[in-house]
Amino acid sequence: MEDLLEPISQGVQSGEDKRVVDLVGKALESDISAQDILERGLVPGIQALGKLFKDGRAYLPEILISCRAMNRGVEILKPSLSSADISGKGTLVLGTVEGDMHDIGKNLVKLMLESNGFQVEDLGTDVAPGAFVSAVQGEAKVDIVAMSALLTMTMTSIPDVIEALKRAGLRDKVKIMIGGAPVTREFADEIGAEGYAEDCVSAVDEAIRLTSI
Ligand code: B1M
Repeated sequence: MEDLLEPISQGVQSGEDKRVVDLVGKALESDISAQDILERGLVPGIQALGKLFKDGRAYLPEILISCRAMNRGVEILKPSLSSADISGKGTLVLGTVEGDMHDIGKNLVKLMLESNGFQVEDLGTDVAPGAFVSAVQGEAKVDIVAMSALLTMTMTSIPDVIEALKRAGLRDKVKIMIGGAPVTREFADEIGAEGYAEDCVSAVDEAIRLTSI
C-alpha cells in the first residue's frame, strides 16, 4: 500500500498533477480505500510542503501548484467517498472566516461530512460574520455553524461570528463547531464553541456528537 501512498504524497509535494491523478487511480484500482488515499497520501503531501514553506524552503507559487495537484486527486476520490446511504443527519453552514483564504482543509471537512450523510451549505472563504447569520436565517433548520481558520490572525474572527449570531437571536438555535491548524479545544472552550475537531475525519464524529445533544 505504501508503494502507492508515498509517491502520491511526493506527487503533491512536487505539484505533479497528472502523476497524482494517475497514482490515485491506480491506488483505487488496487483496492486501497479512498479514505486511506486521502489521509495517508494526499494530506501528508500538502502538510510536508507546509513545513518546507515554514522553513523558507518553498514559496507561494509552489504551494499553489501543489494545491492544484491535491485538488485533482481529491476530485477522483469524491465518488468513492460518497456514501450510498445518505440519510439526512443534519445541516451545517460552513465557511472559512473573514480575512482567511485557505480552503483545502475546509473542503475536505465538507467532503467528509457530505459523505457521511450531512447536508452542508458551503459559504466559501473570507466569510463575514453577517454572511454566516444570513445563511442561518435562510435555511429552514441549521444544526451547526462550522468555521475554519488557518491563520492565528483570523482565529479572532470566530468570536465575532458567535457575537453576531447572539445579536440576531440565533445563538441558542445552533451549535458552533470550529477547526483549522491554529485552533485548539482550549480555544473552543474559551470562546464558548461547543464543538472542535482536529481533522476532517474527527469533524464527522464531532458533528454526530453535536447533533445528538
Ligand atoms: Co498559507 N499559511 N498563507 N497559504 N498555508 C499557513 C496556514 C501557515 C501555517 C504557513 C506557515 O507559515 N508555516 C501560515 C499561517 C501562520 C499562522 O498564522 N499561524 C500561512 C500564511 C502566513 C499565509 C499567508 C499570510 C502568506 C503570505 O501571503 N505571506 C497567506 C494568507 C492568505 C489569506 O488567507 N489571507 C497565505 C496563503 C496561502 C495560499 C493561498 C498560498 C495557500 C492556500 C490555498 C488554499 O487553501 N486554496 C496556502 C497554504 C496551502 C498553506 C499551507 C502550506 C497548507 C494549508 C493546507 O491546506 N493544509 C499552511 C501550512 C500548514 O498548515 N502546514 C499555510 C492541508 C489541509 C488538509 O490541512 O487546512 O489544516 P488544514 O485542515 C485540516 C485541519 O486543520 C482540519 O481538518 C482539515 C483536514 O484534516 N480543519 C477543520 C480545517 N478546518 C476545519 C474546520 C472544522 C474542523 C476541522 O470544523 C468546522
